Amino acid sequence: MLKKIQQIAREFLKQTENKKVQIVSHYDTDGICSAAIMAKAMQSLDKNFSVKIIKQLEKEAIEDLPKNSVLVFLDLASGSLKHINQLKNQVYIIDHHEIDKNEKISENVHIINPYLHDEDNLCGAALTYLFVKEINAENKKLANLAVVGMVGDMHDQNIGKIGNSIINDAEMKVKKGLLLYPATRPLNKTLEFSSSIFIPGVTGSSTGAISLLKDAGIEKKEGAYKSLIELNEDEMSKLVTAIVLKRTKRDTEKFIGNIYLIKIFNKLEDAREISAMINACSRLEHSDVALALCMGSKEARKKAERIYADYKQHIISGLNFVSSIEKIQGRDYIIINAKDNIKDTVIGTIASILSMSAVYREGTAIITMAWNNDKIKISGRIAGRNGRNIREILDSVVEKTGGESGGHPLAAGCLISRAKEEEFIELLRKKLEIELVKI
Ligand SMILES: [Mn+2]
Repeated sequence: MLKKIQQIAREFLKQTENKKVQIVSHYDTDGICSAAIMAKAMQSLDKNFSVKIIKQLEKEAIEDLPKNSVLVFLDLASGSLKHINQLKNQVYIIDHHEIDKNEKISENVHIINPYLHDEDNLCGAALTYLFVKEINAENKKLANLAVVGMVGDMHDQNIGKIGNSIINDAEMKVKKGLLLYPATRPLNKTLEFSSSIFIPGVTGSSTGAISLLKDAGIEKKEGAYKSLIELNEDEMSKLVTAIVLKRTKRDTEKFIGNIYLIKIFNKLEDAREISAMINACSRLEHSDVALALCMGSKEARKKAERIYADYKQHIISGLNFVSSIEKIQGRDYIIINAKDNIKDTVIGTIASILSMSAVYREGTAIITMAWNNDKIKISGRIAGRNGRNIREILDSVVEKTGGESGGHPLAAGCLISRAKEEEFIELLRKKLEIELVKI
């Protein structure tokens, strides 16, 4: 694959000599980091370029792209070859999503995708980084952004050879420990505000956080608690024990791993925190701020921090709302219809938090719904790590109601028309009940 990247990078340089470059990328952390890496590389080449960040690549969006530019799709487009093949532009796709197997690849379309090479699944930002490093070895300084992308796409716990070489390129420190973030702030605050690990009685509670630290035998030093990365091994293991005791025991291994501290704005920062900040900006419709943050704007950094605080507030009020409303509940499932009370871009995160929260029994199917204009965004999760295939369940319902669906066995989603709301719930209930009988 590295050979192929080298070859495509050379081709790209030739074709963009006198042409404008249009970058199109996905709005999640990986996509934003990919776009920032590419934009930085284009800046250093003095190229004329522009960036478009999108939530989904739709047919209309593809048709609207400028006809005279060289198009670069990052972290998306592998599933849209049908439409992309219609384009006359020179097209570059750097992506890690599954490729349409039924589609041929047109001559003007150049693809870098691990699927074509039986390669480890590297995220979009990692692939984009490898690409720009071929363009100019000086782009090595962009490795930090590739690491943020890896963390954002959760490719950071099972890293292959190429992934490790990128980590070696980055200015960073790696430490094993609890995947609570930010790992760089006082622990009582990290525990209180963490949404990555839900700890009953501690998450969202300042007194709960302090009492947990007391249980763990971690004392204040000079009036403040240490941060996670300042803990020694003994303190770290005491803290893990205290948290495990507060939770059901099922997933200890899931929240211990590598903490990545990357150098950004001349300071070591927790890559998970930066990733969460980027994600928050995008989900609250400020992907421009997220991109500027990744490109190094101090002003964007300040704005992003405010948006991130606002986002956490959205999540907390969303969780409160969910706990206050009536839900459709069966033995092994729960359907939560938030209607227009929770943003469609936040509802998936809420479903994820509920699935990790130990509120519901392992294997429970959690389905959340939120309106998005005339559509409904549905997110399905399975509590814990084992259970039914939620992707198949949603797919089979959407087959009847119409709409789009996608995802994985433990986390999937779909988008349906609002006119189908009642029908969807009815069909879904039936499906969940029948599935239960089969088991
Ligand atoms: Mn990605």
